[in-house]
Amino acid sequence: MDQAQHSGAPGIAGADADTRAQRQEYYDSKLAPNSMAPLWEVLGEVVTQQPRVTAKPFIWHWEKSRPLLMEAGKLVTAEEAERRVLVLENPAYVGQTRATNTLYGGLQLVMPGEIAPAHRHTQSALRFVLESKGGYTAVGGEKSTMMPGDFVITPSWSFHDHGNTTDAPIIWMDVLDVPMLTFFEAGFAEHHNDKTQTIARPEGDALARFGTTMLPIDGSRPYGELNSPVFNYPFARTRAALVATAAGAPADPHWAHTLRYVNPNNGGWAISTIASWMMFLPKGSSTRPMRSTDGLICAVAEGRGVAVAGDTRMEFGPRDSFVLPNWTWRRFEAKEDCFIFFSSDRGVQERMGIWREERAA
Ligand code: 1HN
Repeated sequence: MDQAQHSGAPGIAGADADTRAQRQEYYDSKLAPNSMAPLWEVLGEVVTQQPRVTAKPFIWHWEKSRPLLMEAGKLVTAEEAERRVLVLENPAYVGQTRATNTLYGGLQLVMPGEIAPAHRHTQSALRFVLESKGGYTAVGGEKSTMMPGDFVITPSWSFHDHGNTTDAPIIWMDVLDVPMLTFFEAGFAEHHNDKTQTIARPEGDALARFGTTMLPIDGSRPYGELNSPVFNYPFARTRAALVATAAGAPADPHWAHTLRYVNPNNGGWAISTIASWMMFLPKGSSTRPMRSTDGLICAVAEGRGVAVAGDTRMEFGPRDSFVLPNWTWRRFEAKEDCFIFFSSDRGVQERMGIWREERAA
């Protein structure tokens, strides 16, 4: 049975014209001048029985977005732009610089020889590499080569710069918790004194210390406990782990074969605010419908298939990015072996104790 609806207190909608006029007069002439307002007129809107979903499902096809990025590459340099990024702007949020209700998404291009200068901000970022022959991101004094399918993080307030030392463009998807920081009005940012940060450790150092099911005996934690000290999760390892997982156990009806990117400090998400995982959906298989209170920003590492969100069917191929809105039934069909990257605000929702999911039979 449905619970009683909070659609305004009983009698509010049913009041006669005289009463309504009297109340309106009271709101306008007495309450408004005193910066007060009647909750009973809005209660049903602020406390809903179910999430009121505002994001729209949307897919950005690589065939369209790559040429647009390359055009941006001719119009503006990485240095001028600071970050040459095309925002993945949800059609429901035009002008609001966000892909889901709570997350920012974008596609970033770094051309051969270019450097995206070092800076830091309290917004946390992740990169999912779509095209690269081997440029780098530097985080916290270490460089990491970015190859297609790699998952790279820049935790809150860590300096980061990107460089393309190859002869080919590098393109990745950025996801940041920008809308959440905007909501909290808690953003800070600063430029590094130099264009690139000082490199203090050899490449692979963080992965060796923190990413091999071992941890330093002295308990050192470069970013504290909240975020992962591993800042590049190479696709080669992720893919191999997923393939081995699929060989060892049947697919879950809803998650197929899914592994999440973990913070080795505490078993939590790699970035405390932004959850991320990868799903392997073997050719010809599909998942059953499920939904969760976190909206998803996704990118295809490999494969072709269909992502369904509510009534919207989105055919995807390699390097496409798409959004699956919060509390909207979603499912997948694989026409080829698919490796799909996901990110969401689940990290924050779990900390608030509000995250929910529902799985259909
Ligand atoms: C940022 O710092 C990067 O460092 C990318 O690559 C996208 C979007 C909004 C705010 C900061 C980057 C960003 C960003």
